Amino acid sequence: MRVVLVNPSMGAYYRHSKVAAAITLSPPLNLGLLAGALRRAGHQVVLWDLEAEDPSASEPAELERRFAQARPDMVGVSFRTPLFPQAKNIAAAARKACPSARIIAGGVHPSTRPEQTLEKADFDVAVRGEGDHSILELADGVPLADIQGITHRGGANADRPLHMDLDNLAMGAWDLVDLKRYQTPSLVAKTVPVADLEFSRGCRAQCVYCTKGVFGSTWRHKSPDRFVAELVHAKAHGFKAFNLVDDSFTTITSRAIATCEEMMRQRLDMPWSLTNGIRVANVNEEFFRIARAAGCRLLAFGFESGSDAVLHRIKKGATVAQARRAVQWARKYGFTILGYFMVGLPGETPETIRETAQFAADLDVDFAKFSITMPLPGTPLWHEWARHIDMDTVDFSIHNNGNHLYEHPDFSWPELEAHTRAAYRTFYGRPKYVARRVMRAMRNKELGQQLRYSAELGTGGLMEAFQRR
Ligand code: B12
Ligand code: SF4
Repeated sequence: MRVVLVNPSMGAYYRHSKVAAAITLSPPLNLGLLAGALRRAGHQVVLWDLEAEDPSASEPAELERRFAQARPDMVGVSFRTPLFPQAKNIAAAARKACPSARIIAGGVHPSTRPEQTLEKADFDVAVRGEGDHSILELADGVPLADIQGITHRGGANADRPLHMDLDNLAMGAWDLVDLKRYQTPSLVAKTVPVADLEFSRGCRAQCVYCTKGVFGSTWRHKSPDRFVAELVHAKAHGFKAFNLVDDSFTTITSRAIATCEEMMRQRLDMPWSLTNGIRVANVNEEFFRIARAAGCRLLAFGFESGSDAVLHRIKKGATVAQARRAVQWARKYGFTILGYFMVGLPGETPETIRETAQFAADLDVDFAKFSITMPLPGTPLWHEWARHIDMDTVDFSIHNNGNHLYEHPDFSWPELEAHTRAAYRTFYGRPKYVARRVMRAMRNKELGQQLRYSAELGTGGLMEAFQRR
């Protein structure tokens, strides 16, 4: 079967906006894996990463032209919630150009809102959860009624059990993407192109704002050998660095350490990062020592709040004291540290928001991002806060941090924005911080690059970049 897989473009929101300097563009891991699985089963696949193409590639007429030329039997589109409008346009263009092709939706949004995906867009099937097997069965022509984990025009089938043996997943089909399109360094990635890769799936924590609709709460991981084989594979295709997108790489710290040791044994010489964040409750000093020795340069922590009461209320399963200790260790081994914080969490007061901002400044991490809490479909917070959002009229394209999509129970939207700006000022406005960044840039001979970023981002741009990421 001929299959076209499409990653919609975040367009103006990220890549063609002021915040581009803080974003690392990598080929889509999800479609790379699905393409690998389809090819392993003998199907012909092309992958269009519209994110890496000129905006004209996302125009309906151009999409129709390309679909007509590719003549696929099946089209697969991957999307998160804010990309639903773009995904809708892609499905419409595919339908027009190739009426007999089966059009499939997959990814986080179709997983959490499958019925609505079919109702509002011209998809035949919404794949819920992990797609690695479902897409194969769809391509192999298994009758829809017999495929687990899909919703189709005839109804919703039973869930597909989680994929437990991650070692038998396909390797990413990286030859299907043109790595020349992924060569722009960013504030957080100096060595490019960067491969997004995964060692594990799932996370045992139960944070009330987090989407668990794809990988769930059961932590599964690859063997160190298999994971390193993937690194060798990525390196052979031209990647120079990688980023682990795992929900919780260090869930069992000894496994993370064993994987780092295997990387060292293989002498891969690929810098790597953990920008999705690791849990401060699941680390020990040994992990930081070994990860640094294995080439990890940058890591992020999901601190979220400087108030233990708020951390408890959001079921973070971590404490302020654990955060301080994790940062001490990470600093000791020379990591660049990113801190993720949230504003307007449940149970928050103006005082706890100020505590969080001061906590970020005290931790003195290298970059801090303060996001206004956003209820995402399928999360406990969505059920608590967003039940009044009218799903028929909601504009999903603004479903990103910082946009006024819902009424917060305790703060007006201007208050949330003002608190967020104040938090950024508390963190980035410290003379000590500014002086240290300039010194570091001079030492690393990056002053020119940093000035270029500053020019691109404009006044306050650094704040905005991390606000948006
Ligand atoms: C890396 C990442 C990013 C990167 C994106 C990089 C990229 N090119 O994808 C950046 C930093 C840009 C980003 C931005 C945002 N992100 Co983000 N991100 C992630 C992260 C950490 C990893 C994504 C990943 O690669 N996963 C691994 C792949 C293999 O998993 P997957 O994509 O789900 O794919 C599987 C299935 O979904 C399915 N599948 C996927 N596509 C398809 C297609 C077809 C046809 C089929 C059949 C199946 C299928 O099969 C795959 C294999 O099993 C996830 C968390 C996570 N663990 O997934 C959050 C996550 C996707 N992000 C999330 C959010 C909230 C955001 C932001 C909205 C945050 C913000 N700043 O406002 C923005 C959205 C920007 C936008 N306009 O879309 C939420 C999504 C919630 C939602 N309802 O959409 C997640 C789930 C985090 C969470 N737990 O809440 N993100
Ligand atoms: S620790 Fe991270 S991935 Fe795990 S539930 Fe909380 S937010 Fe989600």
